[in-house]
Amino acid sequence: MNILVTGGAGFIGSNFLGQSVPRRPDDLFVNVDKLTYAANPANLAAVATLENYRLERVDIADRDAVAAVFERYHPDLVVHFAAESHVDRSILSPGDFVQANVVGTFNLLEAFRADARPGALFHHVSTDEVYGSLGPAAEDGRFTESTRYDPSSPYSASKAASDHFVRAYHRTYGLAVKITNCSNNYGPYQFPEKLIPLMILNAIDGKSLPVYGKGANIRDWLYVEDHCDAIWAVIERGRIGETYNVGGDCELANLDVVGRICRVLAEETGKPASDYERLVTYVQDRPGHDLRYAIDATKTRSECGWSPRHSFETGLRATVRWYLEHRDWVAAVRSGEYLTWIERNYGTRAASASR
Ligand code: TDX
Repeated sequence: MNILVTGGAGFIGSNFLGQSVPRRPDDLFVNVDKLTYAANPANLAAVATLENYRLERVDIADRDAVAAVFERYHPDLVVHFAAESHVDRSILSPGDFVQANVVGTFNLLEAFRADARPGALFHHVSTDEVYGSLGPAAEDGRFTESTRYDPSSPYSASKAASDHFVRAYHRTYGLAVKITNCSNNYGPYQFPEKLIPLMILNAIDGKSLPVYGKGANIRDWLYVEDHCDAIWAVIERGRIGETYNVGGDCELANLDVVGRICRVLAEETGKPASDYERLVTYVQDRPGHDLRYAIDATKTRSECGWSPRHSFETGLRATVRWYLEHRDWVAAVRSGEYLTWIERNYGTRAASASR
C-alpha cells in the first residue's frame, strides 16, 4: 500500500520511518515534510536510499501542494505527525502553530476526503496536552480517552483543534480516522529544545541546566520506539473513529529527570555526577505551565495488545549514548536557528533562587 507520512523528518516521524520502511518493503512510504528547523533529512539517512521511500518537500499549510501530493500517490494510509510541537515556541509565536497544526491538518483532511479512496485510513498523531493539567497526586487520577479537553498553551490548543477537526470529519463525512494521544517522548533525533536532549547536551558542554520553576512539574515519559509501536498497533487493531491514549506509566518530576540524566552521564563518561548536578539552575517558570500529565493507556493495551518494551532506565541510557555518539548530528542542528532560539527563550528568563 501507499503510506503517506507527514513530518517524517521530525523526531517521532523519523523514528517511525526508520523502523517501518525496512520492515515493510512492499509498502511505499512517502514522507511529506516542510523540512523546518526541527526536521533534518540526515535523520533519514538509513532509509533515504531504499526503493520504497520518497521525500516530498511540502508545507502542509499549502492546500494546493497537499492536494497535488494526494493526486500523485492516492495514499491508502496517512500517518499525520507533522506539527509545530514546542510549547515555549508556541508562547512566543502562536500564529505558526495555527498554520501548521490547525490549517495543516484541515488541508490534509480535505485532500483525504477529495481522494475518497475506499478502505483508506487517516491516523492522527496527537498529544496528552490537549487534556490540560492534572492535580499533583496519584489520587488526582490520570487522563483517559473521555477526559474533557482543557488545553493550556497555544500549542495544546492548536492540537486540540486539530483533534476536533479529525473527529468531525469522521462524524460528518464518514472518513475512516483514528487518533492517538501520547505522553512525553524521548530518544534519538529529538531536537535539543525539549527537556531531555537539552539537558543532556548542556551537561556534556558544562552549560547551565535551566529548570523551570521548582522542577516539580510531572511528565509521563515514553521511549519513542514504544510510541511508534503503539501507532502501528492502533492502525492494525484499533477501531475506526476511536481515540487511544498512549503513555509509559512513568511519571517523574522534572528535577528527578535532570538528576537521572546527570547520573547516567557520569556513568557513561567516568566523571563524578556532581560535575553535572552543580549545573542545575532554577529559572523563571513557563507561563500556563501544566503541573502534571499522566496517561491511562488501558484501552490501547487491552484493545490493541500494545505495551512498552523499554523502561525509563534502558531508554534514557540508550538516549544519552546516542547523543554522546552523534556529535556531528548535534553540531549540525545546534547552529543558526537553534542559537537564535536559545537566546530568545533563555536570554530573558531570569534565574531564580527558588528551590
Ligand atoms: O529548559 C527547559 N526546562 C524545563 O524545566 C525545558 C525545555 C523544559 N522544562 C520543563 C517544562 C516541562 O514541565 O520540562 C518539562 C518538559 O518540557 P518539554 O520538553 O518542553 O515538553 P512538554 O512541554 O511537556 O511537551 C511535550 O510533551 C507533549 C512536547 O514538547 C510536546 O510536543 C508533546 O506533545
